[in-house]
Amino acid sequence: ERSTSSFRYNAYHTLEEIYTWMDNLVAEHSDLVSKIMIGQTFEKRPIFVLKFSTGNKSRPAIWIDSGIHAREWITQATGVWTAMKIVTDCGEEPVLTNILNHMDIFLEVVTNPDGFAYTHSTNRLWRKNRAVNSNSTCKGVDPNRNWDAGFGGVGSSNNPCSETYHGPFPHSEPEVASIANFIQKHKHFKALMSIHSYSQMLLYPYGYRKEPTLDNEELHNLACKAVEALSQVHGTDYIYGRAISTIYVANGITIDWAYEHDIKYSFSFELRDTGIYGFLLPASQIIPTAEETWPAILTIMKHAYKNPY
Ligand code: PAY
Ligand code: ZN
Repeated sequence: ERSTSSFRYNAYHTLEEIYTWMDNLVAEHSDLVSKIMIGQTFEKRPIFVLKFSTGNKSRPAIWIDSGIHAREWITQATGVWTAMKIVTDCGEEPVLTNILNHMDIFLEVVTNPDGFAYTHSTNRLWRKNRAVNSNSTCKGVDPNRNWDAGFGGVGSSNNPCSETYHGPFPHSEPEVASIANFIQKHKHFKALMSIHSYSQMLLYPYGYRKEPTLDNEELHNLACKAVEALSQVHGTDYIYGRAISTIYVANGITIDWAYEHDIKYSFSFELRDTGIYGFLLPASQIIPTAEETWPAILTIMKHAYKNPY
């Protein structure tokens, strides 16, 4: 396909299709969108981030990633739709336009390319990346247990065969190290949203410790507003709260690392559904899911813009 206008946003796509779509998006909107290669996977696939920016000097920024877990297909699909929404609404819709006049948005649609390719080729329910683990025939590290925040505690596994294997050391995985390096070099990320499925939840730190963060009240109120905006679109109910008390103890997760690296507004979404289809959410729910997630994302972005720190 040579243009984004023939892309089917209501269907699931392969990695190759999404990477082609990305190139088309960048070619069609080169004034707003660019593509940055931030790293390379174990199987040597490029890791790309889309940058949305209306200025030429670096601004405070917002990070969004989807698909860090391979099988959570609704999340990569929502990432694709969201990128299209940003280019469509920029200059048209005042809230987003205002944000983009002051901040840059970085969106990593396929955060785990090797795992994603494997869910298409071999095992639809693969979660981890495809790293070869020493002293084991089991492959893969859970990139959402590999971050340097409570790394290796209960709530992750040291068994390479486990779905939550944390890997040999923090940031051992290129999917994690490339984001961490990028964010630390950039220095001005103010919000981070990491998109997972399923459960219909909006989570904030911590996942690895039971003490609330110093910003607990603000994060709680912001999550409440975001979830309210989400439910107004199609009536979908979300629960929200600290990750540890809302879902379970999990360590080495993205949002805890982000929060501990001065990104106050760090959230993890768990998109549709609550388990009827689970990871196998029908493609007919892609657009409704993306549509309802967008005002929640916008609520968090707007708050970050209005509350500089
Ligand atoms: O795989 O059981 C599943 C789906 C739910 C988990 C997911 O999306 O991967 C929940 C998350 C996880 O275990 O990584 C929860 C953590 C706290 C997160 O960062 O969202
Ligand atoms: Zn996940």
